[in-house]
Amino acid sequence: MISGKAGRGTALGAVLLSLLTVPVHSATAAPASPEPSAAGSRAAATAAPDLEALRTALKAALANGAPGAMARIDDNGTAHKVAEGVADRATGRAISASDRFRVGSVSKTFTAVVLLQLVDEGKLNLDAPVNSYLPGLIDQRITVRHLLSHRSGLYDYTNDMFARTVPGFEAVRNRVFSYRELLDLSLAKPLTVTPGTSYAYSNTNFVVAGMLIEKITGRGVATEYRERIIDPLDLDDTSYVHPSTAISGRHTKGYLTPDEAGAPLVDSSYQTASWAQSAGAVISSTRDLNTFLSALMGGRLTSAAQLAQMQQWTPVNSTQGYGLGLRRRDLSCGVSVYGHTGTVQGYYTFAFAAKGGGRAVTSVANTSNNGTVLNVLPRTLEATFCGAAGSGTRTAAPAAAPAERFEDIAPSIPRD
Ligand code: REX
Repeated sequence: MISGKAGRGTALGAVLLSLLTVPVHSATAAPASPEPSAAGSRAAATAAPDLEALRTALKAALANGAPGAMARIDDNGTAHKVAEGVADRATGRAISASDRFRVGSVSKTFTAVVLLQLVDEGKLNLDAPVNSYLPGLIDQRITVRHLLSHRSGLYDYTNDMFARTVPGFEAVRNRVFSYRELLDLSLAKPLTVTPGTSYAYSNTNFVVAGMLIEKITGRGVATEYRERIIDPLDLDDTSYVHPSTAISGRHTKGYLTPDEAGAPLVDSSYQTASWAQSAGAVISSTRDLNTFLSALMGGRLTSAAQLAQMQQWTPVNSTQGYGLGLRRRDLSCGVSVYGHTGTVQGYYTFAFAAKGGGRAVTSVANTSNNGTVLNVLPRTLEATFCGAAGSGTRTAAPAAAPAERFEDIAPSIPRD
């Protein structure tokens, strides 16, 4: 369980509360597209992790342009660390699986956990219109649940911001945005889907989620992440330092791949990440993300009722679903895993845990805007959770990766 440090009892209290109370939101509040029935009977991860296949996958990331790649598996108390290549091209320092990095959208899971704890505390209703907390902010049909499941239809302002990769990045690298400014970029465009109808990935949803956290708690997301997640779980490598551009402690640098073939990588390590904030500005390590996801899937961060809400799946494609700030991926061996992916300039992250949280993996490549590297990283999940039975984990050929190029990073924009 979470260590009961003074003043940090909120999450623990939520869990205890859940043992005493019935769920606040019944199954009738589920979205139109619940989890496919087959998902309930999928196998648990029992095969031992295939560390050789894990290393092969990281080497494939290097072969396709990443300066470095690393992964850490935490398997019921045993840690396995694998790293290939360099953290810093200037000094040649080897990358280590203990290096910190920018986690991108894995931050969305942090944001969702804060909001689900607020539901547990009776301060937030998932099915209430966002406007009932922030009057007049957005289309009145959009609920909190729509935001957290990417079904609001709010346009993703990063589509335009990063249409040209390096110029887009340099234009915002040192900028400090308010949430309101980011939201206004989105509101200049019409909704992309009718609220509630279907999955339409948008960073804007988690900007509004950050606004909700501020409004309901009266404090910034940095404080809420720290008091509800970082301190209780002793995530010593994890921070939210917006708008500082720094990454404290030993960290891997991040290298952004330009759109122009053959152009040199751009060191994109230091930026405000203000364009992302509560949608993507957390800094962490492989160990801490594994601890976080294990705690989440082990039921130690929210009540059982809210963890179940996080796992009401909206279909993404035939092998993926999106819950509330949580992704589900169905692997080739019949195991489903839960976590998030992240893309922030110079860093690709995959962080997933099995049901119950006993086994988790975080894999990172220190480049981005490289679809081949992105498509290699799912093999680290196969290696971790399917073991030697995993498909596509033993060859270095990126063509073996599933046909899911770029997943849903601003899908309307060509990304290489
Ligand atoms: C912005 C573009 C990517 C990055 C983005 N990142 O929306 C969020 C995130 C925070 O992590 N999303 C992932 C840039 C997909 C998730 O939710 O799983 N690309 C890059 C471009 C393309 O600039 N022109 O690749 O670094």
